[in-house]
Amino acid sequence: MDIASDTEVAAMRRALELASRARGRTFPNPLVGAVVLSSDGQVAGEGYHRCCGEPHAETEALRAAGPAARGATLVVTLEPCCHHGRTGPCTDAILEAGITRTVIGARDPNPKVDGAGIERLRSSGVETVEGVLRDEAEELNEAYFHFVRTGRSLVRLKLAVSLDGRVAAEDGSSRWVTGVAARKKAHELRAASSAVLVGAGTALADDPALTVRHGADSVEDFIAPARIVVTGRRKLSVGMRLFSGEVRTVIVRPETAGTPVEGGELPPCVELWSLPGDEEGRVDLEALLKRTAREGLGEILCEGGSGLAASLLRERLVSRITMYLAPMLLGGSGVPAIGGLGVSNIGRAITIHDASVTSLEDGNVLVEGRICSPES
Ligand code: AOF
Ligand code: ZN
Repeated sequence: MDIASDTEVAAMRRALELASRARGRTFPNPLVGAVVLSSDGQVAGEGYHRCCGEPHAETEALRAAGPAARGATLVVTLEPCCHHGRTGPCTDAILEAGITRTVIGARDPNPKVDGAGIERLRSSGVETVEGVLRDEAEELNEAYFHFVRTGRSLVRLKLAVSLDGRVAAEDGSSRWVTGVAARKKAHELRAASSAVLVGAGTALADDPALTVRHGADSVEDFIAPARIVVTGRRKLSVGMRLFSGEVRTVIVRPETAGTPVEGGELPPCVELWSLPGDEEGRVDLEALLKRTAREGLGEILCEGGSGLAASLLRERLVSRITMYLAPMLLGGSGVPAIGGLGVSNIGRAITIHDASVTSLEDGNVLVEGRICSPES
């Protein structure tokens, strides 16, 4: 049978839910969940990949099922691996356990797998169906897929703006452009990210703490997102709120720049990364996103300011955009949310795909969508 039964689709939903429990802990490895179904459709075992370096979801589910795996179906959100990595190939474990059918969500884009896992199962006589709840399975692993294709962390740009696209009034005052519901949602976005990123200008102007005040309780074993501030020639000050609290905090500066802070010693939880920069003292953002990926930070939420947002957009390093629109006008003298993008002609506009629009209860409007980069 080359389509999945209703029971198998339900098991795939369960496997996706199991996989998502490890959100934030597996990168640069994927989130994976698996369910073993006995021939009468009962769940014989379940498992998920808990943390990078821990056993794969398939082996966890097979272990839980024990002898009941013989003649059973394995439902798994990602194509099983067929290579020797930190663990042996899952395809071997599946064959040894006596599984006779596999139902797979997404194909694994890892070049060591990429269809070869499915091929190995099929050529060994295991009936295999792929693409079951594929969209959900791919969305779950968006950061992993992005990393495999580009070697970089995935960036979501979040901005809160007036209807005419301004983040602050002429005098720089910017607190509470958006309402309570929008601010709460923005904290939930932080809670779901591995790091929050801002430019030095925003850090100096707004003195944000960049901590999570809402949404942490909905995430199992919540890990606070790291705080990353990118500086050029501007100096930060030790007393900024960004440097208080026990959260991993990173200052990124170009190799050529001098000491990035003044006013005393930084607390020990603050790291300093020196990265290649250009003659104007701007950090190479692609190098930054490769470094964050190596450091296990899969999803980065950029909260401005306009210079950093524009640089990321110009270099096609943003995959997702979230904009909160507040029902107010700040006029041409207000501070624009995004600096110059070099869009000299409408044909060169950066377009948003699959945009969704939600009205929030505080009168703000949330617009979210994808930005396609040339590689994707
Ligand atoms: C996981 N967990 O449940 C599955 C993975 O670093 P390794 O040796 O653990 O291998 C990582 C690769 O294994 C990963 O990139 C993906 O291709 C495959 N599947 N990985 O970490 C899992 N099923
Ligand atoms: Zn595996």
